[in-house]
Amino acid sequence: MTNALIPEQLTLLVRQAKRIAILTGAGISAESGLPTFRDAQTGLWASYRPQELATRAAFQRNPQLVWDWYAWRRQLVLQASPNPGHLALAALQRRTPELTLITQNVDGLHQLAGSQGVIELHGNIRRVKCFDDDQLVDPWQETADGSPPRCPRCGGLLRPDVVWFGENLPLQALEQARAAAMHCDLFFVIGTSGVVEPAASLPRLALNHGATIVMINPEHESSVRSGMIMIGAPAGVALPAMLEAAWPDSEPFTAPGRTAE
Ligand code: BV8
Repeated sequence: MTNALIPEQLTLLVRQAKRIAILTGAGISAESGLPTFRDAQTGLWASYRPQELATRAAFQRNPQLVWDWYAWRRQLVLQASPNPGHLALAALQRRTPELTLITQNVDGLHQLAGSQGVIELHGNIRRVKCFDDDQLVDPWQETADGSPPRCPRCGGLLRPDVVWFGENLPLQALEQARAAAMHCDLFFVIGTSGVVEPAASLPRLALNHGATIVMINPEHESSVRSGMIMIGAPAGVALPAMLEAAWPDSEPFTAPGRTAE
C-alpha cells in the first residue's frame, strides 16, 4: 500500500521489524491538547521557563509556586485523552514481536492508550512522593488551601513524582531504555526536540548499533537517507498512516475498552 506521507521503505521496515524501540517526547501529546515544553508557557506561568521550575532548588525556594505549576499541569493531563498517535503506537506494539516504548513524558497517556511496559524516563505527574524520604504517597489529598500536602509518614512536603533537572533518572528505566536502543532494528524518535539528556543520546546509541532511525516531527522536512527516515508531519497523522500502509487490511484501532481492532 503506497501512501504519500509514508515512504515504501518505511512500510517494509515496519512490517518486517522484529524489535522496535520508540522514544517519545512532549510533541506526541500536543494533539491531546497538552502544551509541549517548547510552547511558550501561558497565563500565570508566562514569565517562567520550565527549566527554572522543574528543579529541587526551585521547589525549596518556593514550594507553593512549583506545587501550583504541577497542579495546573496535572489538571490539564487529567482532562486529556490519548490521541490517534498514542493509539497507533499501542496498535503497533500488538503487531510487532518486540516493541519497547520509552517516553520522556509525564502524562501517562501511552498507558491509557493501551501501550504495555512503558518506560517512563522522567516519572509521572499523576504520582506524588515525599520531598524528604522520596517514597511515593498514595492515596493523597489536595489541601483545603491549595498548599503542598504533607507526607503522612514524616511530615515532609509532597512533590510530583517526576525527574527534575539536575536529578538522576531512575537507573533501571535508563538501563532498559539503553538496552532497547542497542538491540532494536528500528528506532522511532517521535515528538521530541532532542535537547534533554540523557534521553537525547538514545537515538545515536541505536544508530551506532545498526538500527534505522525514524524521526516524526512536523518541524522536520520529510526525507529518506541511509539509516535515517524523516517524516515531517504530526504524530497523530503520520502514525495512523504508517499502520494503514503496513497493514491495509486491518480494522481501525481504538482505545482499550472499545471495539477491538
Ligand atoms: C541527569 C520531568 C545526571 C519534569 C523532565 C548533558 C549535556 C547537557 C546537559 C545535561 C547533560 N546531562 C545532563 C544535563 C542536564 C539536564 C539537561 O539535559 N538539560 C538540558 C536543558 C540541556 N539533564 C538533567 O538534568 C537530567 N538529569 O542527567 O542527571 C546529571 C545531573 C546533573 C548534571 C549532569 C548530569 C534530568 C532531565 C529530566 C528533566 N525532566 N521532565 C517535568 O516534566 O516538569 S524533561 C522535560 O523536557 C519533559 O520530560 C519533556 O519531555 C522534555 C522536553 O523535551 P521534549 O519532550 O522534546 O519536548 P519539547 O517541547 O522540547 O519538544 C517537543 C517537540 O515536539 C518539538 O520538536 C515539536 O516540533 C514537536 N511536536 C510538536 N507537535 C508535534 C510534535 N511532534 C510530533 N507530533 C506533533 N503533533
